[in-house]
Amino acid sequence: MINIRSNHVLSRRAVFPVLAAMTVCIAACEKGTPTNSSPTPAPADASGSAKVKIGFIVKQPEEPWFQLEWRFADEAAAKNGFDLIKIGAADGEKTLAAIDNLAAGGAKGFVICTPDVRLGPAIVAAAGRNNLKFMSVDDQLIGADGKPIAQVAHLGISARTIGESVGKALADECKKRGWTPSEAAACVVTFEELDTAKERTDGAMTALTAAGFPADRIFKAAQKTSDVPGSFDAVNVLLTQKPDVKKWLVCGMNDSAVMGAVRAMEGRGLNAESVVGIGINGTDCIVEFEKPTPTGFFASVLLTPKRHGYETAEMVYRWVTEGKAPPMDTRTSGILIDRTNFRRVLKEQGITKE
Ligand code: FCA
Repeated sequence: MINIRSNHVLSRRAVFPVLAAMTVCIAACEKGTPTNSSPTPAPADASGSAKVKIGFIVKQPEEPWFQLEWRFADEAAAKNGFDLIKIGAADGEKTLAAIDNLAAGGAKGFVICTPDVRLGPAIVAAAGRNNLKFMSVDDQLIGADGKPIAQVAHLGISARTIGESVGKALADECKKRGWTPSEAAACVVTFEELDTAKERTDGAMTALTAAGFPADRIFKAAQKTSDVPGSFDAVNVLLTQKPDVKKWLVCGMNDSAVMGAVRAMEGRGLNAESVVGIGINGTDCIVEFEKPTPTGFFASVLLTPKRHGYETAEMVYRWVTEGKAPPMDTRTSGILIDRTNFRRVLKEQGITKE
């Protein structure tokens, strides 16, 4: 099988330290032991006092989005003088072990984007028995009743609004190109078991139909896993079912979803002329925009990884050190980027330096 998983690099300077940290972290997590989690006393800083330790657990450390969250969380740690322990946890067992190990290593709190939101009650219990303060980022924990756990502070995106902006941008580009719904169709890569993903793709479909795109020309391709291969496989099934569609609008929960679709369409000879893909994250698509020849990856909504990484880590640190609890529900927005403006916007947002 072709390897379509990618580690996209925003700038060498920006990403190399992250990759190095990730390598250590992933190696440690494989053994069930998070980085820096031995139960030895916390190292003393220059003044002789032990630094506070805060964990940052993410579900998909290979995704550029999460690498950026970590990078900004590291900046919060450097600025405030705490130690950040980065942990990649791809399943429930690793997640719960990571929480226990964080406590054993002397951590006082953590930020988490869980691999499975239904682990909510188990995560709350693990944090409680270890006396750790924590908040969720990106993906909101779900309780036993199937509803978000409102007692856990959360920072996530305004998923429906952002999805709607994707749908509107797709409809605008469709009109600009003069594509008629009889020749074009929309491929919506879905991952509906995750609320934030469903809200994004529902929002996109609502905006597409509101702009006059016929609902019966919108086709869902359900991802089994929320990564590039998961989307690639799902979209290949759809393309096999719809061989007559030669012009595609594409959206999904994030850049990886659109990337998998674009790669699958390329496999059938569909390219930038016939595919308009618009992602969400604005981080994992940079490699596409940097290619000299345009691909079907047309645009993306750039989210705010700095807010998601820096602010959450700092909020938990303040909670631990000053007793100031984070706001219960914070929602962030995004900016549409494409090949024409991405360098400027990434720089303005502090994501790239040059
Ligand atoms: C989810 C997705 C990520 C990112 C984040 C804000 O966790 O998996 O790619 O979009 O929400």
